[in-house]
Amino acid sequence: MTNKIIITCAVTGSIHTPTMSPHLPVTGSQIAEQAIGAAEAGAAILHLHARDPETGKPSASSDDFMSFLPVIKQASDAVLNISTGGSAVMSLEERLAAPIAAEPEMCSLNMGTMNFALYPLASRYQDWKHDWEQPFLENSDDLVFKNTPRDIATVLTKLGQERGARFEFECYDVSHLYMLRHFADRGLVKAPFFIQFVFGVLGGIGADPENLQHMKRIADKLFGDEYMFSVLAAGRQQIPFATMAAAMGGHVRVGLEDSLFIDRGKLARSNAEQVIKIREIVERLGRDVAEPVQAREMLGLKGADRTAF
Ligand code: KMH
Ligand code: ZN
Repeated sequence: MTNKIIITCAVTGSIHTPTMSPHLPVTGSQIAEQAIGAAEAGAAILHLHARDPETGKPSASSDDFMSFLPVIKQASDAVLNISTGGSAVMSLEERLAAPIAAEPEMCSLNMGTMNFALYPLASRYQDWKHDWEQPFLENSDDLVFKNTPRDIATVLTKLGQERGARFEFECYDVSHLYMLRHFADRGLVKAPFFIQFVFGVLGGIGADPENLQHMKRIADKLFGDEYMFSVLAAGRQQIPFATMAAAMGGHVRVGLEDSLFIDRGKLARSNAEQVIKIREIVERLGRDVAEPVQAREMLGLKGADRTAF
């Protein structure tokens, strides 16, 4: 068990919509400002999605990504991790356009096809800021988040083998761990593996502590000492699950992508606020927060000077 703990901050994502919080960053400058603030607060990795600056809708446009990537890089040495999940409503080609253009050090990689049901969120709001939000959420009752073995192989080849990216393997269920093992056995990806256990997405494994124990037990069996785990839980289990992960020797992910709140019923005013909260908890548990240089070493990253932005 390493004492260094990597804090990832997922800054905006594609789950929440502008109506839900005035603090959700949507423009390039808002995303950059909040990402830089999160890094200053202690996040070694920034997990990044883009949004349309006018409407806040999840965007796959390379221009929208390029409106913040160089700005963050100038101001911070945090690892910039670009999502290849994008939004579940996008095709794989759309999802890969920006990461292929940007050649980041790190990308997310979703390890299985699944339901990604956001529609329960829709009933909590009435006055929508933008026309796209309500149908986007409600239509997720018939949405398939497609990540077939062919899709996974494409991401591993185009981003990993051809462009030198390493991965945040997003595992929403125990089955996804076996899929990762399969690709390791095929030789498409090499250790050390940075596995993000994802809890609380409707369609994936639920946020029950027994499930965290079980994910870890199976990952230990499949990957031995060749992996590190990090934990994210969507919604109000975000900080409790990150705390459990820190106590179990894992790493943590926070950010407005996964939860808009800082306390029960209280919106977080920024991503940095969540980073500060989990930082204090993990330090009180006796863990040291990893600097970006240490995270790069732990994850075997190619270096910020070898990206295309
Ligand atoms: N929002 C998380 C539950 C991705 O970007 O590749 C999943 C996620 C997926 O971060
Ligand atoms: Zn994401």
